[in-house]
Amino acid sequence: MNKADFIDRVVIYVKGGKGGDGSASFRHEKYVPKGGPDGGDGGDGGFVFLRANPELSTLLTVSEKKKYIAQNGENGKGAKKHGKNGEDVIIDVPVGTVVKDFETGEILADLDKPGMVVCVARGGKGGRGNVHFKSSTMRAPKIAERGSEGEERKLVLELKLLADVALVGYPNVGKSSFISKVSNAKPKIASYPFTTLIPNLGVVKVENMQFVIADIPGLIKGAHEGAGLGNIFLRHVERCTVIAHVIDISGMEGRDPVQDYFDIRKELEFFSKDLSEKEEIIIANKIDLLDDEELSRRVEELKRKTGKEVFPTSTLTGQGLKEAVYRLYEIVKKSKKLIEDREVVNETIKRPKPVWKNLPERFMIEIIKDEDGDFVVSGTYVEEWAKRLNLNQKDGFRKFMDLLNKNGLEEKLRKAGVKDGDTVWVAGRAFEYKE
Ligand SMILES: Nc1nc2c(ncn2[C@@H]2O[C@H](COP(=O)(O)OP(=O)(O)OP(=O)(O)O)[C@@H](O)[C@H]2O)c(=O)[nH]1
Ligand SMILES: [Mg+2]
Repeated sequence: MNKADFIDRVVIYVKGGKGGDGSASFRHEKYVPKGGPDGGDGGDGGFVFLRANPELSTLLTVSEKKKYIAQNGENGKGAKKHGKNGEDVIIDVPVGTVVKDFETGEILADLDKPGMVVCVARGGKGGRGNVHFKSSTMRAPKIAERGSEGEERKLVLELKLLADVALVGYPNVGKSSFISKVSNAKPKIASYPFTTLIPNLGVVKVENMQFVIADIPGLIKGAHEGAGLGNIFLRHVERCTVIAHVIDISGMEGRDPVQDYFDIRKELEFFSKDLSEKEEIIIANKIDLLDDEELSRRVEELKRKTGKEVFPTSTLTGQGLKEAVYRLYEIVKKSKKLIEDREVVNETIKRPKPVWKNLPERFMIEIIKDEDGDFVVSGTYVEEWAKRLNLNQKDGFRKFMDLLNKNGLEEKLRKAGVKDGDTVWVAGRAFEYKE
């Protein structure tokens, strides 16, 4: 995989389908001028889901589209035919994807188990057909509800790799060499800085256990200010149990190994408190470049000044690798949070309730007096029903006014001081008030 293919953050827009409109149809019967109402309900709009797919390792496929919009529900039809529900959209994401609301930054979900499913946008509910509106006063209701809109939102999807151990350090210290020697990973290795441009994962086997190591691209001092590759990859360290600081103890590039450790630690602290509190060990690599005396002097100094466990290694000769890996194994084992042991959930896709506001409250009708001294009927209740009903249908407007009256319109108008002859606006229409 190259850098262009490793996408670990995307912004997408998701929208549930609109519910289909109910139908206002009448039965057609021979010699009967107009049969009873037989308009069916509209279908619900489709939903948008995210699903954690263990076969994906990046958000690349998700990034190929910006908008994910589920299908609308079909309108209801005559003969009480229910419109078809809109089809869902299922977006496959890699396991470890964190979902945030783009506007608020709120974390909506963490798809950290294979097969996990979350709903990120509900479809709208289908409107009811005229069969539901028959009553003693309206025997032939030419009226049907409209379906409601689906939910829409912008999401940030961030991949946080699932690894038990993260290898961090300056460029060129031997992180990729280490993972290639101790795991099944085969990253590119070369003697120029920033060889590794994307994190690599490798599986390590010790005794009967497997654990996952991540090779994080080289950091440098000032990464949090955007130097080098920056700290964009530190997000992938967040889930691990232990951080292994890889250090070039030979100092062949002219840096002080002790200072290296503290520089990298500072980067972790800048990134988050969480990272700085994780368990750590130091892997002092490239020991083949030092004589024994100098090596033990430097290892002692490193231990004393950092207070950490130090494991001298050479990926070239293989010295010390076993010991370092075994220690990592012990720490990971003790934590009992093994990445490989994540349960596979394979959830079925279940639609929650479609979007449909409950509007029982009388107080959602408000009367506002405008600049001309006219009265305007407004409020959530009024707006919602004006959307739901087709007010251009003959009975649609009648039903609308019935609902408002049932919910205290008259009383509210009087309280607001409306008098005979005043103008009252309802849903864009003007009426003269009669006492
Ligand atoms: N002498 C010696 N050279 C080593 C050792 N480990 C790695 N190297 C060499 O150091 C160079 C860099 O090694 P990498 O494994 O690519 O280093 P890295 O930390 O992954 O570097 P970035 O990906 O750039 O962050 C390569 O030329 C390696 O062959 C070692 O133990 N001894
Ligand atoms: Mg590397």
